[in-house]
Amino acid sequence: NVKKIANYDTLLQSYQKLIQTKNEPKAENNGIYQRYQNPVVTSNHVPLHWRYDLNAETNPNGLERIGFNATFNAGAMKWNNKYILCLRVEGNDRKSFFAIAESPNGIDNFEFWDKPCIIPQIENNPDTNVYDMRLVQHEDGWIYGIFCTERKDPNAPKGDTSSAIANAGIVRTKDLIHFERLPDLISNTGQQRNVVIHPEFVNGKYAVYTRPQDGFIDVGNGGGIGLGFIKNMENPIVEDEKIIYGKTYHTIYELKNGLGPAPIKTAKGWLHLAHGVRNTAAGLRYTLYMFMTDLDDISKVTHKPAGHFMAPENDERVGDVSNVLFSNGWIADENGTVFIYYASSDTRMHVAVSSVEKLVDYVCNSPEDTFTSFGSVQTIIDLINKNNSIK
Ligand code: M1P
Repeated sequence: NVKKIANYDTLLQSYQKLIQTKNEPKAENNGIYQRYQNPVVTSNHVPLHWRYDLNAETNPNGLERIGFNATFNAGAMKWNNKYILCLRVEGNDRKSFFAIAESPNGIDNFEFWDKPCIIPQIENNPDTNVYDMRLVQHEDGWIYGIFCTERKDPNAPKGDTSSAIANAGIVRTKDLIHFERLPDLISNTGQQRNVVIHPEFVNGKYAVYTRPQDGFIDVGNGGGIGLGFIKNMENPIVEDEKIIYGKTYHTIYELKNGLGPAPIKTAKGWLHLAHGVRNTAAGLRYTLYMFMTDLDDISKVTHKPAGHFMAPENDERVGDVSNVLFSNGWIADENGTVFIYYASSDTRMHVAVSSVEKLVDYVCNSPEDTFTSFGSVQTIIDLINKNNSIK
């Protein structure tokens, strides 16, 4: 018999209209992937019962009590025939946490589960902030969630309220509801973000893609996508860590790069999606790029198309941290369709749809970087000449 806030029906109507809106493909298409008109999850998708005290007695003015700023950088997987995103939800208090939203078709009707994920804490060492979980179904039977955990740097000078230490936090689950916390990654190569577990064992060990950095912001001598091995996830010491895809002068990954989701296995090799970062007069620019590694030797990069695969465009360019595309989740369906989930400008989630066939074609047949303008011109001229007899 509790009386609901007077504006409840209006709020509910507009909320339902939003989450039930059909998503249509955008008109333009480069043949490689298809963008969609609407973002798939925004802060307006956060359920009303997370935001409003719905009781008219304790909330007579029907005010929003808890605000949400952004929903982005989601891990993804197919689960019980539903398309699942494990989103980085950021409150107005700047804290990020994880929450799962599901869709019946992967492109619209995403709806959050009843409650956000509860991530157990490590005794005496709580996470200050957590984000960017990669969800991976490993062949050992567990679903792993590896995410960034950030804590204040205990050695920060007095008055420095921004120095932080980043590391990879690890959980595993069988149902996406109950999470078991494992120790944080143990690596001796500096701070770690963008750590991703490879879905298969390699020579009986777990393989992890890493991204070592000297400091929280400062890449220093670190940077690049690394690969290391772990014997036991309950004592996750990374051994034999080597950079397999380093940062490179005058490329889209000049400043730093990091792996996105876990790679997709194809007949030709492992397909990878990553982000590359370069500095500009307008600040850092994050774009997405792809590469392929060898099926038998996952440390060997076999194909690396030049430049970005996707970059922020139109409305995607603007947000809390503008000029950023970031992806840590994709889903390859049994029929070969690939749903690429990407966030724009640290604000909202989108989908682009492609297929394993097209992505393999893109990665294997797009020209590689020559690292000079002269070389780029030669690459274009080669294509023009090839097309001469066809025009
Ligand atoms: O703001 C852009 C991205 O910055 C960080 O990514 P990286 O560790 O690769 O530099 C993360 O905070 C990421 O969440 C964010 O999208």
